[in-house]
Formats: sequence, C-alpha cells, structure tokens
Amino acid sequence: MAADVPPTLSIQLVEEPRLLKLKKLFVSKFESAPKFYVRAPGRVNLIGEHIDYCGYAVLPMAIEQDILIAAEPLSTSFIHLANTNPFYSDFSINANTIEIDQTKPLWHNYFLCGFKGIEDHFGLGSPSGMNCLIEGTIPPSSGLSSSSALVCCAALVTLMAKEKTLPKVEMAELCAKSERYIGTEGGGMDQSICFLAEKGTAKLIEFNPLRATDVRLPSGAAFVIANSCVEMNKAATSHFNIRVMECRLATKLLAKSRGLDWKATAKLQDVQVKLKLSLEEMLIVVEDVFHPEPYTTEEIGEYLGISSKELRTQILSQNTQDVTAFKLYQRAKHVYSEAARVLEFKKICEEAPDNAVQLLGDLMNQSHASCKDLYECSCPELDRLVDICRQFGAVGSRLTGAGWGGCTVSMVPENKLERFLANVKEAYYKNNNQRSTLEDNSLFATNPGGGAMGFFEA
Ligand code: ADP
Ligand code: NG1
Repeated sequence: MAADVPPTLSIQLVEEPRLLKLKKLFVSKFESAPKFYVRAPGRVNLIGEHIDYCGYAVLPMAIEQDILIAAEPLSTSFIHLANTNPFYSDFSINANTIEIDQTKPLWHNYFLCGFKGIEDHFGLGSPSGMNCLIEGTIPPSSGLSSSSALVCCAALVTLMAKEKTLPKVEMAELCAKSERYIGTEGGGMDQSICFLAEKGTAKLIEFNPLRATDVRLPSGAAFVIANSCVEMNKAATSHFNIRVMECRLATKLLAKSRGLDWKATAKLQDVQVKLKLSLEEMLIVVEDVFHPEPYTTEEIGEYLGISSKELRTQILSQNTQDVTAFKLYQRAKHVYSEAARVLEFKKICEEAPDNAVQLLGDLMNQSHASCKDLYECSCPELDRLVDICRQFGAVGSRLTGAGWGGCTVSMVPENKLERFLANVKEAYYKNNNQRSTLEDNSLFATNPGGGAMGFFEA
C-alpha cells in the first residue's frame, strides 16, 4: 500500500527556502546538483522512558527540528559526506570497505549505520556511491533523537538512491537494528516515530509487532521543550548501555526465580508475558525477588549458575564488561511502573475526563521522579529545570529521552504559556552565558509533526 511507504513529494524549490539554500551549498561543494532530498524529524517522548528496549510501549511525537540531506547518487562506489555545520568535518569512504568504529562515535558513523542497514538488507553486492550534504536543526545529545534522525535520513537516502521502496514499519525496524552498529543497545522508539509520525497526533508505539496508534492530546495544553544545555552522548559513555544491561540481568534473575528458561527470556516484558501477570503484579514479584542493594557480578553469576566470565562474555555488551555493581531492584521497579504510566496516559487521553490535564501532569511528574530516583538517569540541571517549569505553571514536567542531560518536556495550560516561557527564560537561561547563547533553540512549544519523507524538485 502506497500509504505504508515513506512518501515522496514533488516540490517547487522556490517555495522551500531551506531546500533552496541547501541546493546552492551542495552545488558549490560538489559542483553538480542534488537529485533528491530527504527529511527526517527528531522527536520528544511524552512518557515511557527507558522502557522501549524492555519491550514496552512508549508515547512520543515528532518535532519540527530535523535532519535534512541533499543527495546525488554516483556511478562509483564512493560516498562523500559534507555538513553545513563546520563542526562536522567532510568525510569520504569507499562503500565496499565500510567498518563502523564503535570506540569513536564520529558523526559520519551514524550516516554509515543507515547506509549499511539498507545495503545489507538488499545485499546486491554493489553498494551505491553518492554525494550528500547534511543539515541538522535538532540539538545533538539532548534527548530529542538527533542520532536516530540522522540514521533514518541516511537509510532513506540510500533506499531512494537504489530506487527501492520499503514499508515504514520495515524501515523503522531496520534502522533500530542498524543504529546499534554505533555500539548503543537502544530500543526502537526513535526510529519508529521518525517513520510512523503523522502531523497533528502523538503516537503510542508498541513493539513486537511494531505498530503506532494515534493519541489525541488534550486541548488547552501546550507541550514545551526546554534544554538543560548539558549534553550527553549515548555512544561515547556507558551510562545508557549499563541501564540496558541492568534490565537484561533483572530479566534473567526474575525468569530464573519463577522457573522460566532464563536463557530464552530477553526482556522484562517477556517475563510478564510468560508469567501472565499484570504490571501491578510484576511490581509485587520485583519486591519479592530483588534486594535493594546493588548486585555484584559474582552474586548474579551464582544465582544463574554461570561464572562471572560467562556472564560478561555472554550477557554484557562490549562497553559494560568492567561494571561490577548492578541495581536490579530499582531498574525493574522503574520499568514496570513506567510501562503502566504509559497505558494510563493513553487511557486518559482517550477518555478525556474534565481533569485530564491534571491527571496527565501527575503521570509526567511521577515519571520524572522514577527516572531520577529509581533509574538514576537525571542530573542536577534537569532536576532544577523541572522544578522551575513546575514553579512557573507546568502541570507536569519531566526529562525526555535518555537523560543525564538534554531536555525536559512540560505540559503547560495554553493560557499560561506566554508567561511560562518568559519566566523560565529568566530563571534558567538569562544569567548564564552558555545557556543564553543557545536560548532561542532551547525553549519552545512544540506540536506533533510528520514523519520522514523524500522530495524531488518539480
Ligand atoms: P541524541 O540524544 O540527540 O540522539 P546522541 O548522543 O545519541 O544524541 O547522538 C548525537 C550525535 O549524532 C552527535 O554527536 C553527532 O555525531 C550526530 N549528529 C547529530 N546531529 C547531527 C548533525 N546535524 N550533523 C551531523 N551529525 C549529527
Ligand atoms: P535518545 O533520547 O535519542 O538518546 C534513547 C534511545 C531510545 C530510548 C531512550 C530512553 C537510541 C537510539 N535511543 O533515546 O531508544 O531508550 O533513550 O527512553 O538508543
């Protein structure tokens, strides 16, 4: 079905100043014209943090900020990448010799993840070369999914260069898998919303099988993104993967404690499904099985009947091999309670009671508390920003995305929006040099945007 593949539009470039500018820069860089363009959006996650890789549904929406690529397929096998931001250096590679270095998450590696995902999928043995000029407006390493937008944009560019099509759901799954070449063990939220987003609606994204359902947000409330201006690169640190591993280990121990085949149980959701319990019942199991003190590798190995070495080599990722303490109780408690909050959020949006905004705000606040205290993925600046947002009228405010820095998302009654923006600006950004230079792009209300798409010049 045509509606299921990423759309391509034929456009008049004169009506699209950003594309026109990108075309001019492309021509001066590569001395030829781009054949097509691709846009892939960033996203804000309204609720459901760090649970996609545990199998649970999340509730994001696409934002206006995006990655844009102007592309020209070549008859050689060389890929030449340039970026409008001089911070990102030019890069060229023979497409037959691609290796993605997980020790250095350089920008072009994210492009290569998307490229390789498509090339491996079609496996034709003659990878396409191309000239590409990239421009991005998503603040990087800030929880708005700049990395996945770049991976998804590169994958769609490669697909179009090969004159192939794939359903959006397949593109999302392929990109979620191929972003892992960079070394992070993410779930599929970012790539899914990037392809499945539709203007005007947030989405409940469910996995296995991947699907997206419209979630109509309450009228009278605005969603505001505020950047703490602390950057955290997921692939350059082990924070993110440690949490994924803690969830994986918690899964194994819960499965073993209830007599399930722990080796065949991969995610916290699998335990719930196999035990046929509700999320509330899973929280009771968590209290019963885990102690709150951190677990050592030895203790986990003993529980599972394997050596510490086997645990490291068979279960842990490359960049978590040296971790010696894992908080299983806290992480599992966060995941099962956050998964329940997502379903509750969706239900309130559907039923739209009179106090919907207050109820949704409460859930967002509970989510932040859980991220901060149980999942420990907040940071002092994010906590301060969340407090400021609530102080100036947000009904709910929480960190969004991976955390340890990056952005908050707040729900603000529309009639208070203007004062809210002015007050938060004054309280968090004004008297700080680094923050005030970023200010314009750091605090803004956002509406649900559309998904990734291609453009041809008419
Ligand atoms: P996020 O939370 O935004 O996904 P990550 O830390 O996972 O952040 O990834 C950010 C990385 O993605 C950057 O360090 C850079 O390598 C790449 N990236 C993001 N935006 C751009 C851009 N406009 N151009 C080139 N690379 C980008
Ligand atoms: P961001 O905010 O893009 O770093 C990451 C993961 C998501 C999800 C969130 C936390 C990737 C590509 N993205 O998002 O899958 O786990 O953290 O909810 O790994």
